[in-house]
Amino acid sequence: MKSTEFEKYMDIAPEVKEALEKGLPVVALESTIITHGMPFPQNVETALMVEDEIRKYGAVPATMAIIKGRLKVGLSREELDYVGSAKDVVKCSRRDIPFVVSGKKDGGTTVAATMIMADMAGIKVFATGGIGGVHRGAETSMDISADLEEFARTNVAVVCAGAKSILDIGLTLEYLETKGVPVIGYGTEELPAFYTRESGFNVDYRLDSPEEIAESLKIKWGMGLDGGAIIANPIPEEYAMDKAVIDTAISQALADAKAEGIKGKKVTPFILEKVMELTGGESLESNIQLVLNNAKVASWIAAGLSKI
Ligand code: PSU
Ligand code: MN
Repeated sequence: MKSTEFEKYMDIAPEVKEALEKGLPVVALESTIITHGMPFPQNVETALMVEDEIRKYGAVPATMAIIKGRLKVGLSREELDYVGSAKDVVKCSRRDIPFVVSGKKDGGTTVAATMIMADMAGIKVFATGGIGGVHRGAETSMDISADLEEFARTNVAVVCAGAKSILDIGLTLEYLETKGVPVIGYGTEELPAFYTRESGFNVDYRLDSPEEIAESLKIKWGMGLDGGAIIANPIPEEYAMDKAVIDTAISQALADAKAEGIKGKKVTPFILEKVMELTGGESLESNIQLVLNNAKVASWIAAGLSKI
């Protein structure tokens, strides 16, 4: 039996609680993208737009964060402003959660931590921008995101725009295969690469409707095949970046990270910030648009799951 001890530490927003009790569609959202992925105030503005998008498509948004040691499932406007502008927010993955709770600290939840909290609360679908993965050079650095382990064990489907080429996309796919995590392309055979629609790698299964995706998730979990799934949703054509521009920025950002000796959990936020600087904000606009697009698809999948 699953432990319910977490309930002591968790606050579920009234709107989210009601939707869960009624079996209505709910979509989880992460907060590392807010605390470590985008600058203030665009981070809070984006978070609000994403929540609105989810409501527009008939689901209830549940943005996750840790505030003063409480696991928050669904944030009020004040709470969102608070985490979006607070200093000393911990980037929280699986390992960090108990310490941020005991220390009554603030935490931005990564994909891994958001999946954990979503699972605790009973939310099956989660929308984000990009996931962590196997970093380039991982054969010597061993830098592999804890997100990948979470996909292997936690029953939450994550809608993302594929894997960024700050990662080694090929190795990330190999890792997911080993762990039994399906990568589903929404309307695409090719795995998108976040800022661009192409990566040169194929997905495992192409599914063209949210209903088919919901159905396959239902079958997976119904059979007791635990673990998450990745739903890769390409950035809309009009917001996709030029491959050469983004590749150059990423190479430069990776070189800077290496030169400055950036390690551990600082790597991803450092590179994201550099890429934003180097593309003069163009990557930020793409990032915002692709998250909105993922929120829409996640809402449809959540609706599909609530109907079966
Ligand atoms: N990729 C992005 N934007 C992000 C992240 C990744 O394009 O904000 C964040 C997510 O929260 C993800 C985390 O879970 O970075 C992965 O960090 P790491 O590589 O340290 O596991
Ligand atoms: Mn890492």
